[in-house]
Amino acid sequence: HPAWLPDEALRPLGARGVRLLASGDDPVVTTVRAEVDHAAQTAGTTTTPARATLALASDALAVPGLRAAAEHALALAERPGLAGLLGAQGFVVADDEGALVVVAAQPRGLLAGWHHLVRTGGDASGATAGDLVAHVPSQAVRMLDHWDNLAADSPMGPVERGYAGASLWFADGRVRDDLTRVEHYARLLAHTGINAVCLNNVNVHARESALLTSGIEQVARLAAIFRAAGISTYLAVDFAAPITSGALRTSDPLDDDVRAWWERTFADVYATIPDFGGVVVKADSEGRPGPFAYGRSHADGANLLARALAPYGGTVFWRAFVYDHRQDWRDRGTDRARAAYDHFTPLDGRFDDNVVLQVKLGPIDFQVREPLSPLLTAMPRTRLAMELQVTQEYTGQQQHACYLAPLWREALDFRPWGPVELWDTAATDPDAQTVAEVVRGTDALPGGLVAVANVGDDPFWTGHPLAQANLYAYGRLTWDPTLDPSALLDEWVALTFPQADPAVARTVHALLDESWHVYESYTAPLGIGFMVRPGHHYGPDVDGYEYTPWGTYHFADRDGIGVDRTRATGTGFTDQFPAPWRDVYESLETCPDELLLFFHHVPYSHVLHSGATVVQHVYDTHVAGAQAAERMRDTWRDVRGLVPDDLYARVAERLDEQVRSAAEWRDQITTYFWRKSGIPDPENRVIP
Ligand code: GCW
Repeated sequence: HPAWLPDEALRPLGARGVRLLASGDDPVVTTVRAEVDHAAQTAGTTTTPARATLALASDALAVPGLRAAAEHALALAERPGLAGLLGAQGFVVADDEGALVVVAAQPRGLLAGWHHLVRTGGDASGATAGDLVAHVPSQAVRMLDHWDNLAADSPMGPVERGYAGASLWFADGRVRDDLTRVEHYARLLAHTGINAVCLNNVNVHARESALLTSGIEQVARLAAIFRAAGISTYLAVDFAAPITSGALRTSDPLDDDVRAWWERTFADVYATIPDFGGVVVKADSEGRPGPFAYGRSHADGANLLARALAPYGGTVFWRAFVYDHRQDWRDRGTDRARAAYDHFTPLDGRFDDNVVLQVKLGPIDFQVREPLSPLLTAMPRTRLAMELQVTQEYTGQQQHACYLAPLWREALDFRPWGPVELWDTAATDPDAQTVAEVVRGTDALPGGLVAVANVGDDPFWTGHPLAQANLYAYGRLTWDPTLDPSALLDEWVALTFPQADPAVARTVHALLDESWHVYESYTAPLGIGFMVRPGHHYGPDVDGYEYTPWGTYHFADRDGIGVDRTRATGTGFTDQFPAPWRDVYESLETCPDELLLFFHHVPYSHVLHSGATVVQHVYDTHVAGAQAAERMRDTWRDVRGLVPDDLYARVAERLDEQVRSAAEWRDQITTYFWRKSGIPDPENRVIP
């Protein structure tokens, strides 16, 4: 199964004909050349004069009709700072007497321009004669992290939190011999705008640690494939590698031998892969080694690697997911939500230029609903990337249909400095940035987006075929975070089922548009999170984590539920937000319903802004959510015979499981709230 971009998706463009003006043997240019030829073959026409032109600026300058576009593309790439960095990856669209013209300054922009043509079918009707329209990415960092392990017997299996089979590139302890699907995958990613991948799990075990050293020749095979798709290759590394892969007895970041070990190691890496992107590091997190063992800071740790990479232009992605996972549940003062901010804000300004701090969207861990991580608002002198989870660890594990682009858009659009509806907006800066703008960064501190991937060697790539839409939408949002999630579904359907009946798009919308809210409505309520089965995290277990060391509590008792994170009476987490949100969240009057239990411990009878009590809200939403899942299952029947049978069957099977699981969630959550509160449901829907 081809996912998006089966041959038929190229046919309209191939039929129009594309003239390519791009000389040289750059691997990305070579890829574009092969794409153009393939599209022409697919359409079976070589005779019609080309109605679209795709060109590198250097080749286009001398061509009369293309000169203006070429000059514009070069000017974009030559702008100072971040604008030029992004401009060099983009392209210019123009109209040359009714034919479409796409010109880019650099090979990566050429490839992006090609995929723009594919997406639009090369249709010039939208272009106005004489207009030059620039398309440049919004974010410099547009990355996917894979949590792939080298073998099926690795701790956590072949892919940690993977729900789509084994790794696309690792098997039996090494890189696979046949990498055909990796080539296909790199093409899918390039289409969406992704420009970086990290190949292996951030929990780097001994076997995977050797990828950086003895395994680097194997990694080079993968890097060659991604290079041709305009994508840089990264590895996750173990902070203790000088001990585990080298022969040292310390990995102290201030030790000379440790520094020399990293320098030697990266010299060898770059001798093999000259354009290696750099490394991703999970340190002092969930048992991984890190600089704390030596009394050093995370700036010391990150800069150690950054300085060894700097001569080659490499980058360190340093994760901020640092918290105490050996907490005592009896201690209500320690708050996992506070941890990243508390650890990292004192280090702002101390990270080298080639360090990007990688911060999860929420302060806890990729739950279906969390506030923004306030760390993202508090590091003005540090490069930042916001980390999302495309793999559906906490959102149904690709058994449930849950389209996440609306969640991501909500986070990207959020204005941490206001304005806030229902609040005194006068006190806030009307020009205050969105999160998308914050992570985009500045000339000196470019940042962007990173996400954990959701693919594997499954025939449908993502287990649940509709989960492909999450991968597609993530990539497109890294390029343009203002794209409409619903419109992205249309794009995905058009490119994935190019000849399908319009009913397919209608059905996909009916199923996915609201699916995030549906999932939220039958799982943990009102921002509380983590009522999942410990370990694998699938299905309900209200108290599963309640008396464990992981710091993910709800504190339900006979009177109420929720975590008091106020500064008045709770953990003080609200203090980490800038105004006005620090006050909005602090007050019961203004805290949004959907985050109420994240910030407050309230009685079951507490009345929400919606007018319902907490307990009644739980009963109502869980019943409605499970019903919505049933409607989703029924809706899918509309496309029987309109999509490939095996794909139809796979989705149908997953929807059956979603209906079963949603009912289980409904019954356990509502029964729990009834038993704790003793407040009956007036409609008697709760299991006695
Ligand atoms: O969500 C948690 C997952 C872990 C993961 C960790 C992290 C890779 O349960 O499996 O480890 O986050 O992001 O490091």
